[in-house]
Amino acid sequence: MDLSFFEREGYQIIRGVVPPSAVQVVREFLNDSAESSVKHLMHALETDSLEGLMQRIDEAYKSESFDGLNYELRQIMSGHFPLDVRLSRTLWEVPRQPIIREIVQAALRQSTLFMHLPPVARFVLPRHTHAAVPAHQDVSYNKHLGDFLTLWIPFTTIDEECGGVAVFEGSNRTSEVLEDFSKRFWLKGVSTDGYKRIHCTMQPGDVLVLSRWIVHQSAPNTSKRTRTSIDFRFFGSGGRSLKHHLDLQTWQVIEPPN
Ligand SMILES: O=C(O)CCC(=O)C(=O)O
Repeated sequence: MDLSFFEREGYQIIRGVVPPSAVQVVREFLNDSAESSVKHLMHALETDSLEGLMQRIDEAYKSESFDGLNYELRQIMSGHFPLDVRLSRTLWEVPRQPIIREIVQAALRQSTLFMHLPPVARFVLPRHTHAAVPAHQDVSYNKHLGDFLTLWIPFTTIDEECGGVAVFEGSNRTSEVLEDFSKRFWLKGVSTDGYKRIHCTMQPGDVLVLSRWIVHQSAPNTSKRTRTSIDFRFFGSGGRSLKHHLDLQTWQVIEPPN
């Protein structure tokens, strides 16, 4: 597996590696869950249309009572699947694939692997601007992890319209650039000045490997399709986690230290 591009640039797309059978199982599960998550949001925010939903989320975002809203509801409003979906073992179908383990082992240069729980499974509705993560390094959102990498895996075709992830080539410096924690759904975006923005168009089955340093952001979903994806965070025996994680050798869930 040639990961020299990843080693240099902090990102690499590896095409057609997740077997179609695994893509199908996870995609169907996420599509069904997206439907029930939308119903849940519509009920909670008292609206019966997608347009109304976008409006209600925007109102909540701008309201003074935002910080008092239920955490799980805020998470779902920003395009995260509910916790029970993210904790489902159906998502483990991806790390169960030997090729995925090979990629992670080669990228981390570690043979013993662990995966942060829960994975970040997202559903991004058309024109859902508050689901878009501003420019960031993954290290800023994962203080509990030591050395790790992210695999971002779409279950929808990611073209110019459907959004996905845009990386900033040249930003893979081993230092954190975050300065401001003041945002609501997300951390305030970091500067991308001087870097080349590359929109990673992808097909289901493709995998985007991201270092914890590369600056990247969500590309907006201007299509009529709901985008589903999962970002999995992996670390090796040389890393550490202060939160729940999965031992990929034994498939045991490891509790955080007290
Ligand atoms: O899925 C997205 O929209 C953004 C994903 C992302 O930024 C991440 O995995 O860190």
